[in-house]
Order: sequence, then C-alpha cells, then structure tokens
Amino acid sequence: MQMRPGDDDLLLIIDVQNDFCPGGALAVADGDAVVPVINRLAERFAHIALTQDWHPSGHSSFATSHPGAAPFETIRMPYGQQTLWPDHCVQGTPGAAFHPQLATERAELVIRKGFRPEIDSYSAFYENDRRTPTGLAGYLRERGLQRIFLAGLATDFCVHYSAVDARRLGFEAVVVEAGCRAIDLAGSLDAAWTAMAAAGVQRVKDVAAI
Ligand code: VGL
Ligand code: ZN
Repeated sequence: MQMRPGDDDLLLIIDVQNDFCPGGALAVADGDAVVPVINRLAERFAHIALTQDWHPSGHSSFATSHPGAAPFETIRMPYGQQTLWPDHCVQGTPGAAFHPQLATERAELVIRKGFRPEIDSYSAFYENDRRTPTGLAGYLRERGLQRIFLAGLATDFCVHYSAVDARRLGFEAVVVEAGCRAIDLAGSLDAAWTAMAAAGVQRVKDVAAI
C-alpha cells in the first residue's frame, strides 16, 4: 500500500496536552517525547486535526468524584467498566492546553471530547458507551478524508480507541508508533496493540516509514 500521505489522508493528533506530559496531572512516561516526532510528521500532511481531552470539573471519570475510590481503580458505570483517573484536562486550565511546543497552527479541526459529566470519551469518534458520536466521522466523510494516521497520548487509551473506531467506521487507520507513548495499566499496552491489529489497524514505526 502507498503510505505517503496524500489529499485523502488526515493526521489525527491525539491529546498532546500538558496534563499527559511530565509534570502533568496524568503524566504519561516520556509523553513530551512525542512532540518533535509529531511536528515532523505533520509537515508531511495536507490535513491535520487535533483532539483535546476536555472535562468539566467533577467529571465522573475522576476518582475524586467517587468517595472512597482511588485513581486507576475500575468501577462499573451505566455504560460499562470505567477506569478512574486523577483529575486532569479540566476545561480552560493550563493542564488542558496543548503542549506549548506542539505545532498546532496548521490544524484544520480541534475536536474536544469528554465534556459530558456523566460519561468519559477515550475515542475521537465515540464516547465510552461506544454509541454517542463526537461528529468526527461525519466531518471526515463530508471532506472525503478516508485514511487516518494517528499519533499522540496515550497509545493504550485514546489512540487505541480512536484507531479501532476509525476501522469500525470504515476508515483506514495507521498508528505511528514513535509518535505515541502509553500509560500501560495492567498490560493495557499489549492488549491495545492486539486489539488494534485485530481491527485491521496498521502500525508503522516512524516518520521515515511513511
Ligand atoms: C486519556 C485517560 C483519561 C488519553 C484521557 O488521552 O489516553 N486517558 N483521559
Ligand atoms: Zn480524560
């Protein structure tokens, strides 16, 4: 398959926000290392979109919203199992802002997610009930964008869910590994790569591979 990005291709940069970088509220190990990789990658794309995790304070995915619960525990929500997180990416806070070195100027769309208090949203396409759409699929279809390259944070949550949903919706999906870093909770990174492969998500190592 032709990997070189063309006019039907989009680079979807997932959640490269301060709270997921070292020093942030839900820091991903080495999370800021994705920034130069993604900036180089972005130069190759005609179309770029960003996602931004964007929670109201008191969001139901925050452990602090569940008395007695601790971050990284799993609870049952009406829509299924949900990992609880430290408070992060609260709307309008510095932690929710994009990493200051991320080149955001050429992005054509910023899609915010996780703004409904009662439901989390890992995927750029659907909230965690896997049925409430964000609108991104309609946007991509209307613009004739068919293949989505993904990079960002975190590999095993928002990148993973977004890539699998892209396939479920009939888009091609390619994850650029060097542009991703993982949280890796209890084997979640291995499980994510397995699930992505099963869904037909392609995996490339680096910018040089495309
Ligand atoms: C994410 C956990 C909670 C992510 C967002 O961007 O992968 N993970 N919210
Ligand atoms: Zn979140």
